[in-house]
Amino acid sequence: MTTTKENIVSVFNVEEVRKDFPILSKKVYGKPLVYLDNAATSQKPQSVIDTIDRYYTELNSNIHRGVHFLSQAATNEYENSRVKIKNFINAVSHKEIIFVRGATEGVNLVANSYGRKNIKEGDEIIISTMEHHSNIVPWQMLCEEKNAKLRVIPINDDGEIIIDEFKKLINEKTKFISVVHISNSLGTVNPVKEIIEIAHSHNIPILIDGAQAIHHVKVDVQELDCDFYVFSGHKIYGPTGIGVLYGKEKLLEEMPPFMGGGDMIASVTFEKTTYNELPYKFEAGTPNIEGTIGLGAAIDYFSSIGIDKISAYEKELLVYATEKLKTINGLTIIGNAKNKSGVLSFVLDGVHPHDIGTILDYEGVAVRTGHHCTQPVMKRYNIPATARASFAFYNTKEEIDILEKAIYKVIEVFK
Ligand code: C6P
Repeated sequence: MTTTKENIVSVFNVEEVRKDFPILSKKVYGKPLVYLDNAATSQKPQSVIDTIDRYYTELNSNIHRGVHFLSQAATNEYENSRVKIKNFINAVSHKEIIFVRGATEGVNLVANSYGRKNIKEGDEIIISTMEHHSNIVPWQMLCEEKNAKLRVIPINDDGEIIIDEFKKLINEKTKFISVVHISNSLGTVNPVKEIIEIAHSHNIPILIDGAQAIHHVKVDVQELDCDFYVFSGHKIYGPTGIGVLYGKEKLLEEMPPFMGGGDMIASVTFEKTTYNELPYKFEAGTPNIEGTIGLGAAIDYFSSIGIDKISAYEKELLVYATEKLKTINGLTIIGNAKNKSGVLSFVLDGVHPHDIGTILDYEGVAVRTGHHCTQPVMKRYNIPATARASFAFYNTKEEIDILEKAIYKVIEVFK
């Protein structure tokens, strides 16, 4: 039988999937945990937990340094993870996969290495209004240092990038563009392929912040043709403290190291140091070995379910939740892009989002409240904060019903 888009969702067995995540059977305040804070960090399947446990019980040692058995075994697993990630995002070479602490460090690496080398006084860097602070501040710091200018693409009321305004911002001074793939506070899926094509038609390199995309949509860096792509392991069901910077080999080759130390060198004398080849040039010091191996296990787990099924099911959840919440009097959804994924941000008349979060919490429902590290988005909508429910493929429609009920409880309390 061929699998069509229509029957993908019906073959996705969420109850089976939930059994893979031990924390999901936890109770909070005596109520079943309804975990809807997946955009902040996702829960981990048993296979990832077991992999980290096995690393420490059977493999623990430093990598790339020892001739002994354990060091070689750990090195093999660490490098295997790199190959898994290369295949997962369809990079050309394992040399293009740099392990970093997370999306934040990935952006900082590019800003400090590529940026400091190439951005000069008077140059311009373009980002968008809906960027996470980690895709604003590193560029702002670079602009301050270089006397360059940060230009910002506006968004419309639905929370979509205004492509015509983006085109107008580009000029001969534009030297870099950095844009988020999926917004963490609005859920907007940006047309990154189109944005990348526009950037390249002006010969401008572009970074895509994929922190909220890598676990929701298919990412093929060759198809996208982005120059850099960053994501964090902990959002794709892997451990915290590990992430990936993808960069085109040619660009990475030309970039100076970000940090100096062990493993990133070819040779050191007091007169001169030469650097290691890619990707090690950018991986100074003992890395997060268990995190890297755990991320490899997360990619295996994620791939065994399949991005098509995951995307289709999550879309169904988002539509279901949107339809429900739309009917609640006094509730406004922030972010109504035509193409959305994973995130439902909202405000309630007369109730501060933090109070929403607190009351939902007592009902066992975990959401995030605040500015979600996107203060310019809050300013754009003239609100202090939102409550944000964010979905993973282990969430259910029943959990969304519980969310809805809990929101009615908030309204009751504040009546
Ligand atoms: N957003 C959220 O609750 P790190 O912290 O490096 O793993 O990821 C940073 C980051 C970068 N870009 C986007 C679009 C993000 O959403 C995040 C992390 C979390 O929305 C924590 S603030």
